Amino acid sequence: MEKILIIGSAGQIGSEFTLLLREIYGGDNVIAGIRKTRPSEKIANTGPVEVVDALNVEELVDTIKKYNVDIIINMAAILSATGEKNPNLAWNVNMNGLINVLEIAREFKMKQVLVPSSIAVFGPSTPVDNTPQETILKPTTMYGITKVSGELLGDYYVQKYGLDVRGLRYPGIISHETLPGGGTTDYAVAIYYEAVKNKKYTCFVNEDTRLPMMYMPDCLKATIDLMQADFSKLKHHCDFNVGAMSFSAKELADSVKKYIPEFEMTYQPDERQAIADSWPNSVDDTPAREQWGWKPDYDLDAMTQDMLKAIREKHEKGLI
Ligand code: VAH
Repeated sequence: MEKILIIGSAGQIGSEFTLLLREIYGGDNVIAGIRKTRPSEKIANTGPVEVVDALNVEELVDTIKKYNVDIIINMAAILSATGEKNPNLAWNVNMNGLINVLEIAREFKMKQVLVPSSIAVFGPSTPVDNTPQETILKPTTMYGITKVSGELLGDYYVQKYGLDVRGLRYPGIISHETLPGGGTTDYAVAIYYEAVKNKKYTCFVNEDTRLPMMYMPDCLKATIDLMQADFSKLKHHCDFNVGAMSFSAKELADSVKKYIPEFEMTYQPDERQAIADSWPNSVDDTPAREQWGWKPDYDLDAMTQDMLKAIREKHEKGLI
C-alpha cells in the first residue's frame, strides 16, 4: 500500500484531505506533516503526525526514510493576501519548499508528487470569462508568481526526470472544518460564520466581485481523482483548470438570505479588492473533464445549505 506524506496537513484543504486519504489508504499509511499548528483531534487520533517543514531538508528526509514515503502531497503555501504583506516569505515557502520536495522525490524515485496550483496564476491580461487552460499567465501577486513558477517547475521534473508530478488550479475553496488563512477568497467562508453568529457581515470586496469558487467536497473529489488518474492519459500535469461555480459577493449574500432572511451584508473593499480584480470570473476546465473525468457536484445553493447546517451545529455546541 502506498505511504503518503501530506505536508501542510493542518491547513484548510490539508486537514480534510488527510482524513480522506486515511479512509482510502489506511490511517497508518498517511503521515500528517504539520509545522506549528497543532492537528485536529481527528487527525491526531487516526494516524501518524510528524513535524515537517518543507524548508527543512533534514526533517523531510528523516520522515521519508522513517515511513518509506512514496507519495508526497505538498499543501503548504503562503496564500495571496499574506503573500502581498510578505512577498519574500511567500517566495521562500512556496518555491524553496517546492524545490526541496521535488529534488527529494527525484532522489528517492517517488511514485508521485501532488502540488496544488491556483487561479491566482492568471492576471489582468488573461481572458476573464471562461479562462482557457492554455492562456496568458501574468499574475500581479507574489503568490500567483509562485504558482506559475511551481507549475513550470513541476512540469520540468515530469519532462526531464520522468517524475509523476500533478497539480490543479484551485479556485476559492469554501469549507466549514478548518478556517482558511490569508487568502483573498476568505470572505466566502467568513460570510457563513458571521451570518450564523451575528446575522451580518462586512465584506472586504465589492458586491460585483465575481470569482470561481468550489465547495470542499468537490475540491477533495478533484484532488483524489487527479491523484488516481492514469498518468499515461494526462496531456497536462501541474496546471489543470478545475471549475465548479462562479458567483458574485452579492449573489453569495442573496444565497445566505434565502435561509437567514434577516442577514445583512455591507461592503468595505480593502487591499484584497485589487487581487480579486486581477483574477478571472470563471474558468474553462474541458481538459480536466476530458483527461480524468472531472465533474463537480455542488452549486451555490447546495453549498449554502450544507455550510449553514454544519456551522449552526458548531454554534449550538458553543464551538464557534
Ligand atoms: C487565496 N484561497 O485566496 C486562495 C486561492 C484562488 C484563491 O488560491 O489566495
